[in-house]
Amino acid sequence: FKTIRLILGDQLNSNHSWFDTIDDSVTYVMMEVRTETDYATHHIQKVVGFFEAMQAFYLELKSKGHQVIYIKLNDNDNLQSFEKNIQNLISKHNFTCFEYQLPDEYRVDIILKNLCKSITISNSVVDSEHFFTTRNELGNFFEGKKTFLMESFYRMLRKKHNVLMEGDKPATGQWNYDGDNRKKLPKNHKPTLPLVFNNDVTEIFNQIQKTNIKTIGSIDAANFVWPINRKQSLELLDFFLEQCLPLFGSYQDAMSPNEWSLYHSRISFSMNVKMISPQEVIEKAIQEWKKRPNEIEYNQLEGFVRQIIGWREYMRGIYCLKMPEYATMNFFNNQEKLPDWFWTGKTKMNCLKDAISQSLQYAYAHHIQRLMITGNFALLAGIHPDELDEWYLGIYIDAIEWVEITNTRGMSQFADGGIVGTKPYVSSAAYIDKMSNYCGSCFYKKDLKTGEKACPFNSLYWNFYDRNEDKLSKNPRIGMMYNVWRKMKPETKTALLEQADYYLKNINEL
Ligand code: FAD
Ligand code: DLZ
Ligand code: SF4
Repeated sequence: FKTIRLILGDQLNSNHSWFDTIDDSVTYVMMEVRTETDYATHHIQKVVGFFEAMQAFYLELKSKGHQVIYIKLNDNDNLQSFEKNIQNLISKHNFTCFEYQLPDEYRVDIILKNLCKSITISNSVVDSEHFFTTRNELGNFFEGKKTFLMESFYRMLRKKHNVLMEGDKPATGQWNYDGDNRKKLPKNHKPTLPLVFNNDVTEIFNQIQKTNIKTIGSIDAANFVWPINRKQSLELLDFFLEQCLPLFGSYQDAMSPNEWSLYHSRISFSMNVKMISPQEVIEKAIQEWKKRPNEIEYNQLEGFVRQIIGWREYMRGIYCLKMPEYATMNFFNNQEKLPDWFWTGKTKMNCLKDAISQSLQYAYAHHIQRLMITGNFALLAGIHPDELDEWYLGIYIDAIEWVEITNTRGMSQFADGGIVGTKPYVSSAAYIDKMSNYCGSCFYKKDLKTGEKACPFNSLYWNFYDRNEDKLSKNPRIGMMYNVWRKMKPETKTALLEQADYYLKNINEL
């Protein structure tokens, strides 16, 4: 009896029950393969981050006494896909059983199911032991319902896992403190400097450079900022709990030029590759709040817990329920191409320049930059959701399809017609100015709607509502916008639409 067990690049969970015992009849295999480096144009830091974390995990397993095969990208016998390498290993080493953990990504799920059909040895699949919920839990919870409200799923999970509960009531009596969590950074407020690591990743970087893998973004390979093992992931989490949690909720939606991290945790990469688990993150956050009740207000804690046991589990559940149809949804029938400057950051629009440049520099932007700057602009400009998925799936170090596509196509682009969100997240310059310090130093003027210096968000906003009236005017959360639009003077409306038209035709020049 000889078993081969596959560990994917986002299954670096050292607490998985697979590793409870050392078993000489079991060989683990991990592999760097071109199918994975090439299904999107990834940020260089993302490819490096995955390979570094995979190699660290490999060494950890080896040092504990497990048998592990690690196939490097440029190894001669690397056949460059999961299925080909597995088939090759099975015949080479006479394995009699193939086992794997449930993959998070639909594409990989299909590949591995097909692999199981094509091999003659026995096979089985186990849970990845990471999420609070099973694949079908959301589908079962909302069965027969027309809408999928995150808040009700979140409350159910709080109760089920006894998180911030007093009996069957929410601690403090209130479920959700979102209303307290929307502040701009005060003038002269200097946010805590982010903890960055100085990992030397030159060896892996050089290996990647030797190939023709296409990547985007930049990297300082002698000082790689992201955590690449469980120890560093826990350090980053501790830093967040100590320094950032007290202000997390308050400034969760704030944006400021050259402040790339603010009070965000930046643990999404560590969690998505499973170096740390959502359970331990939440438990540690609650412990910290209990330790420092005078410094950490409850609303900050609840805001953080909701992102993880709420949004993160919810998005995964939606993905499991709605794929593969989800990947083709395009409610507004948007068809435009992404402007060239999404790949360079070279635009006069200050907010977009900052969000895109920092994404290219760090492979990271925080939620409200993704949603209300890049996502907002793309939706107003009618960009095809496929173009956006390609961009978001490549550029962020935490981008794995289950959480990328549900956020992009769903929350940000409303391409699912309202499964994830109840209305599209769009805004004019007023909202961006309210939440950021971008507008003051921008080439465009936030208060102008027409003319050479008019902020593009202003006319594109009305153009968006105008061109999608048939799809949106009956939405009770939006109807009021149409009343405003209808009451505008005809010449004002024409001027706004002409301005938007001009910007859309010259989108690469913005
Ligand atoms: P924090 O702000 O510190 O939040 C803590 C944790 O909560 C995050 O690490 C994350 O695990 C979870 N979380 C917060 N918001 C969400 C959300 N909307 N959905 C799921 N989990 C959430 N997140 C990814 O992990 N991968 C992606 O590819 C991704 N793509 C996105 C694309 C778009 C267009 C948008 C609008 C959001 C996307 N998000 C994605 C969600 C969110 O922006 C990131 O999880 C967050 O910015 C990661 O940074 P952080 O760890 O500092 O988060
Ligand atoms: C993102 C990524 C990259 C860039 N490279 C690899 C790889 O070489 N080997 C691997 O096992 N996984 C990699 N990953 C993650 C996978 O593409 C994929 O997203 C997840 O395993 C599916 O859940
Ligand atoms: Fe962005 Fe418009 Fe403000 Fe410039 S004026 S920063 S483009 S919202």
